[in-house]
Amino acid sequence: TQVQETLVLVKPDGVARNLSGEILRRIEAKGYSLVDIKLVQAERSLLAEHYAEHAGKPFFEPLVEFMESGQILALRVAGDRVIEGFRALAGTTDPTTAAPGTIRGDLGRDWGLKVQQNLVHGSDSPESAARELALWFA
Ligand code: DAT
Ligand code: MG
Repeated sequence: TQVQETLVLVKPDGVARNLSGEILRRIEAKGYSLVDIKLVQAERSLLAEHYAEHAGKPFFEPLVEFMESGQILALRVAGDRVIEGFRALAGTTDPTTAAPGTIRGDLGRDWGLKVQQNLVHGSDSPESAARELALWFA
């Protein structure tokens, strides 16, 4: 086993659509554990740091604005290979083509919504997880 911790965010669309419980259910049903949890209205500076790898890309500004638009549920989640495992639970970035059975594939709506409205964030590597957990759970 390789117990890890990852940062999961239920993005403003997920919180606003009352999907926090459904997303938590899927995380817990998979066997992962909640270590810490909080509802936050994120500052722009935190979001810019969080998405620093995307600074300068055309979708950066709309992404940060979207993430500022409502409350976010931040989760510190632990489990065996949870970094990779949660990414598999979430599905690929675009909800339109994310596989059925995944959070984005099952719950992501694609009637006119933007790609950034894809319900969840999950750290993509051990390095990202450490960096992001330090930002959100300082
Ligand atoms: P992921 O969230 O699957 O790790 P990412 O890190 O590449 O995806 O991008 C961060 C977020 O930015 C993603 O959840 C949605 C948004 N995004 C990514 N690519 C995009 C694009 N081509 N157009 C619009 N938004 C995009
Ligand atoms: Mg990413």
